[in-house]
Amino acid sequence: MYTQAIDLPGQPAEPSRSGPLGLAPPGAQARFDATVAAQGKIEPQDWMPEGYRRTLIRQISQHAHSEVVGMLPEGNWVTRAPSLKRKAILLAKIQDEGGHGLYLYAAAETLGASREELVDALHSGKAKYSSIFNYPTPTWADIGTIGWLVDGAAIMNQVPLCRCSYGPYARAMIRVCKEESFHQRQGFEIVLTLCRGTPEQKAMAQAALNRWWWPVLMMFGPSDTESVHSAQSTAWGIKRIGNDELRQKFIDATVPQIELLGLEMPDPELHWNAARGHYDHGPIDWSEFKRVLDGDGPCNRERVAARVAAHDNGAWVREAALAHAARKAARQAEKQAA
Ligand code: FAQ
Repeated sequence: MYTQAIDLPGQPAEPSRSGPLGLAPPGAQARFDATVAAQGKIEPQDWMPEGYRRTLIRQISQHAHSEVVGMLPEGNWVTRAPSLKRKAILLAKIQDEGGHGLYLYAAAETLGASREELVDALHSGKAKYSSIFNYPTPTWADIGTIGWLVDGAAIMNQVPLCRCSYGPYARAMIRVCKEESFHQRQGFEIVLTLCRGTPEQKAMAQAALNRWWWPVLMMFGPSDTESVHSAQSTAWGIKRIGNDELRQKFIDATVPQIELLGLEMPDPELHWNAARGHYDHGPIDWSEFKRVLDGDGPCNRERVAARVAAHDNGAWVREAALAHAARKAARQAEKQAA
């Protein structure tokens, strides 16, 4: 998908970054601005401001890390899913998340970042990943709730990214959103089954909703007034809708689902405000968000340690793939020389 973007006819093969002394080549900034203003796509070979490139690498790589770390809380339940069918569905979902991570790392690589540096930044704790994946999954209801609410929030945030100004990111998001939509439905169906089950199962669903609600609202990022990057990212066409508006859209869409499930509201202040045409909600505890971002959430250390161990244990696979590629290239060269 990404190499196609690089091979567009009439375009230089190599990304045209900056001119001498890091200055934009003549007309490049104006072309970039016009493309963004016309809601067109910036492609990897196009000139782009250095800040735009760095912002995309930051956001896309954080997003990729989130998908990959996001496999861990659900992976915790693969061996304990309550039936063979549930296990097969969960495995497929987790594999989808791994695939999303791969598209996203590939999209970040089109901007000149190397996979190694991105992965190193995650392992050293330098790079962020979504706060939500630092929470534990003690019951099966957590798996339903992750699909229902976490994937639901992810879709709300990612559908506007399908219109992001950077072509490879926007195109990756189209497929990711289709898959997340299946994930959301499978999660909701798990929770619905629990809510229609025994009182103990319904109580388990309620407890999971109560635990995940506030962390899910934090997934959308700080309030617009505190958001460091929103203004510039919006001007560049990376962000199309602000953090607060997306959070509100998610709340408005989810409250009727909570009612349909017959669960109690996780926030006593959730009330329909007819004047605003939205649900009002209670205050979000941003000190908890900050703690999680600072590495002090319930599972931060465990998550990073699991990723580092997976990377170390997979070293032989990377070595074997490189050895195979080198042998193939040597054979190809021999054939061409003959
Ligand atoms: N967690 O100025 P803003 C998924 C950071 S995928 C951690 O508003 P921005 C699939 C932010 O990076 C979920 N950090 O930043 C799945 C910045 O720090 P920095 C991931 C957060 O970028 C489901 C600082 O706070 N989705 O769930 C968070 O304009 C189930 C200031 O914030 C994406 O990554 C947070 N929640 O807006 C997988 C979507 N929020 O970098 C498995 C793409 C903010 O300066 C199972 N990303 N921060 O050090 C975005 O849309 C944006 O990056 C936002 C943040 C909206 C997340």
